[in-house]
Amino acid sequence: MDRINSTEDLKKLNIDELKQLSVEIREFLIDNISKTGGHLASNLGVVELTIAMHYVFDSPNDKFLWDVGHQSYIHKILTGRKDEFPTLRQYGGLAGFPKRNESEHDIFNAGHSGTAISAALGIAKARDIKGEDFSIISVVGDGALGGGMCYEAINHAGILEEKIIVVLNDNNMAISSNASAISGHLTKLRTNPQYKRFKTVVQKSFMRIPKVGKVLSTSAERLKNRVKYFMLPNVLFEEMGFVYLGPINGHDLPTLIKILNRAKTLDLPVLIHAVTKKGKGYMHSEKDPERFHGVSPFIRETGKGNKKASAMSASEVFGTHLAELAREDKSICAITAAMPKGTGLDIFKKEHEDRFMDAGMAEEHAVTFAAGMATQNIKPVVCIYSTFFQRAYDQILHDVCMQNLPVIFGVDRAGLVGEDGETHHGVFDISYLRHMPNMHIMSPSCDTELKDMLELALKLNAPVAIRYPRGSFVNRENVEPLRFGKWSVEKKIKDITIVATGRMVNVALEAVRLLSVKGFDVGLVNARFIKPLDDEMLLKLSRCSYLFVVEENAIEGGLGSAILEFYSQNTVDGGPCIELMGVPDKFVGHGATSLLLDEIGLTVPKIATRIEEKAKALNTLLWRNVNEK
Ligand SMILES: Cc1ncc(C[n+]2csc(CCOP(=O)(O)OP(=O)(O)O)c2C)c(N)n1
Repeated sequence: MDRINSTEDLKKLNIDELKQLSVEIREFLIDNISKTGGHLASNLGVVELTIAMHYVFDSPNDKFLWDVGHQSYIHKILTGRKDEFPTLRQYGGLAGFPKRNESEHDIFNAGHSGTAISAALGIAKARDIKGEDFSIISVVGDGALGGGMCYEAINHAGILEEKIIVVLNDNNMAISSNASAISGHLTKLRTNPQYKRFKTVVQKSFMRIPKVGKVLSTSAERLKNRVKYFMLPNVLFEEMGFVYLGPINGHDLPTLIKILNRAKTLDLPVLIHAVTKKGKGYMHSEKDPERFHGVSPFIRETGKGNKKASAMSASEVFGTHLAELAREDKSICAITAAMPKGTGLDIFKKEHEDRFMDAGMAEEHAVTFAAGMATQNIKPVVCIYSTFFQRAYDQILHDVCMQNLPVIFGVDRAGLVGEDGETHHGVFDISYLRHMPNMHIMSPSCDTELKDMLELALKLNAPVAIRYPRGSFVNRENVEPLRFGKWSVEKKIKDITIVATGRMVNVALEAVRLLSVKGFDVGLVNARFIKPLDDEMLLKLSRCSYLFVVEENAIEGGLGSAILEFYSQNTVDGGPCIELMGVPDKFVGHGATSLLLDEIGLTVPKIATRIEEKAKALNTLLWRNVNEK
């Protein structure tokens, strides 16, 4: 590995040296990720595949696209970034996903699944329009094939007949096991003895066809596919116009190199079916690839986490309470889009397996599927991370809200998520849900509110989104009982008052305490409902001189915007001065959440300082204890 500083160096190695390189890369990955955390299992599964791709093709002239992008670490290692691995996913360090601004070898940014074939096809079309000549290779997991966009792209590719190569990295897993019909189809291909026999016979006879340039080999491949088509059970990809090569052992370097070389000569859409083992080469990740899909720092020798187990996460609180409520109410069902563990719905599944559904990496479908259930007086609760929920915008609007169907959405990972970075932060959901008629949006700041909101949502008979953050809440004593549409006063309303929502309530509470030590009395209101707003409370707050709205959502379209809209319509003078403190108009990068919050001014000291400065500027130091409303 020491000798590999660019893809050119790689091409000088022989097969044995390449094999040795794969051993060293695995060691490197395990060693580094045990310290930084990251996507270990998915990367261990594509070591040979990535080496073979870089051996056969010439990146960046040839273009590699990584679906989701979490499996691009080896690609980063081989393209001159191995020395940056100690900074992986850290603030200002190497990103855990492909980034065009990080390297010319990263052709297309990703983080959400299902984009790689569409983007490859777009690049292919552009290549042909410009009369250029290079190869484009997309690596797509079998889990990602649960998403409709892959099929939209495959469908289009079959018609455009562009030369693209799709490598299907089939490890029979998404994050959890991949229980889908497409994975059943892939298993059939992998295990069908008739197919295997056919392959060897046909392969031998085709070996005799001389390879005279691209044209002949492309027509030979077409012919071979035709023969296969008539003799064997349907191969979906062939039906869609792809040349299907495989299944092959995705850890066998000579085979991978041979097949990639063959695909390179073809002027058609090609799909290479590579069978791999997720987590390969590290005992603990082979045994438990789900845990090692995305893992926090761990002890290499034991595979165990090196942090003490913390309090229950908000997702676990949600999943546990939903399971409890479903004991009484048999109409409650739970739906995930390939994230049973991440959303805490695995807890529900254990107890109510018959009422748990995993729709696969298909958020759009999951939402409309739930809408269908809701028409039949079933109460579907759909838990999706805020960032992936974005994908289902029209389904939420057209299929749920327009019909006012009682679907409850657990909008998980709302707010900044830390190391996964810009593709994963959940900071747009208030903005993209707030303008939908019939939608209700709740934003708990602690476990008690989260549970109460879930109970309330199940009674509302309307669309409801409950947004909660990654990790655990900081819980408070004496939480005021939840009342529909009502905010709670956490610190008596003063001339300057903060309106905060969600996890920011506790941050604001600390800021209020800090300011009070400095002699400033500031009020704090907890905006538990984003929609509907608490009109009564807002009218009361209109008598304040200054409101600071603190939220972990884009400022544009967030809670602060909603408050401004309210005052512009309900007060003569436009209401109090309002300062909006939320996520600014930019994509926030990766790193520890605390550092990212600091960058955008949403930490206790930053909030306190901003209020203090404003107070000084306003020269209203006199509010101290005298200006109570
Ligand atoms: C649209 C979307 N939904 C959910 C996720 C979360 N997610 C990240 S990786 C992954 C599983 C990927 O499985 P697969 O494509 O088979 O790749 P593997 O990790 O097995 O190599 C999931 C569900 C995502 N990134 N994008």
